Amino acid sequence: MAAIERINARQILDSRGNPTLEVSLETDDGAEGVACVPSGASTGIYEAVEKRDGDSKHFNGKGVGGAIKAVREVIAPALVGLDSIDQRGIDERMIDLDGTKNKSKLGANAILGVSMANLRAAAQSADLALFRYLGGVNGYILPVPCMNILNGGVHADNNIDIQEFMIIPYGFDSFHEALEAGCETYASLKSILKEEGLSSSVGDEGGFAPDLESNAHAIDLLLKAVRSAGFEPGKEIGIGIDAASSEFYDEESSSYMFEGSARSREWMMDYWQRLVEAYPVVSIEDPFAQDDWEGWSEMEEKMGSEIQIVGDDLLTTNSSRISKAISLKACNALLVKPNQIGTVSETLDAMRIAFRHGFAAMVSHRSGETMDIFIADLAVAMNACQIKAGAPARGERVAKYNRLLKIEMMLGESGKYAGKSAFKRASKF
Ligand code: 2PG
Ligand code: MG
Repeated sequence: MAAIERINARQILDSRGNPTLEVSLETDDGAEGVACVPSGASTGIYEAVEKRDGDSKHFNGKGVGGAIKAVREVIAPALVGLDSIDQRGIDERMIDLDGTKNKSKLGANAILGVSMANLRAAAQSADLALFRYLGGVNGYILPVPCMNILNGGVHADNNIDIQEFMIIPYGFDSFHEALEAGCETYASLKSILKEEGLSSSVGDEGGFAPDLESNAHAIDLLLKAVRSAGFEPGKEIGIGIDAASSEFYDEESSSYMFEGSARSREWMMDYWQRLVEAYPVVSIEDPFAQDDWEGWSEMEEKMGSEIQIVGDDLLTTNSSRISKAISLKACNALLVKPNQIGTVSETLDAMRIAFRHGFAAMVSHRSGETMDIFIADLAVAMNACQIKAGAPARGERVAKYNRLLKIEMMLGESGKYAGKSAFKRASKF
């Protein structure tokens, strides 16, 4: 038993200079867990609610004073005295205290901060690294790092509609070799952009954000970078996309505003098919908008046996939306973002349901990040096999990859790199 003694929260900044929470939770055996909460830009409408003050005098209304107050005045008094090892009981207590379906009363940011801090404190009481505490003896697979090295959409100020172009170095024997290949490809992309007179300034996730003649041109550049770094596209490094298409979907005309024109669902479907035929694309996230279930189901039927189709805004790490996607056969992989649902327990529930139905899982950062490395431990503990944490640049992105390097070292010979087995199309190259 390690009883919760004290919980506190304070306002810190995320990687975009917006306020977020840092929560600390102390137990009576001297353990202390500290956690920081990330924040998205392309947020799905079904995500749990991030509580912001809305008072325009401070941080354009983005302050988190209300969420901090919720931690100090509502959550802390209710949790003090509880045993921190009972993660689920603690999470359920917070869900009850909030009482809403989307955590809009106390704020998912307040609740998640406490939930993560509690897990950390409990791991410390047990004198175990977080991934070992959470995964036990079965958390041993190092995930493939899906590195977003070219940014578009709402994460950048360029003319590219697709939000993320990722390199996926699965064809290596270890996590550190894969990461190295990713870094070398990132560096060669920078040189290529310079040679071609394109901008090498970066977007929110550390990827380059040049203006380009088309979305497909971004993939051409990535492949050129892979080759010039000495790697084989498809065989060693695949391509992943996050279209984040809810951001360019126009409700009124029911069309996708893509490359300057209004496109129908059929047009977009055809576009994705052509892209997969032309390039070693192994994973596409959010190819259709968060309520375009028909588009998703059609895509899964046509392309699901060949590539990974990942639900982010569609699923929002929410068990009931995942169940709906399973019954409608709408996709085949879950993007895992703890702050979309708001507690550690519900994040684990989402992963369990997904795995039980043969889904793959990619654990994900948010575009607004902190130095918190929680998702790295989560990915290994749950054998997710995939993680996306942005480009191998910018401290808040690299922190996650660095944590995985450390976990790889801690696991030693027992650790296994997920590699090609993580992506169904990878073995075809
Ligand atoms: C996404 C994420 C992370 P955001 O769409 O997958 O890359 O972006 O945090 O802005 O929702
Ligand atoms: Mg996404």
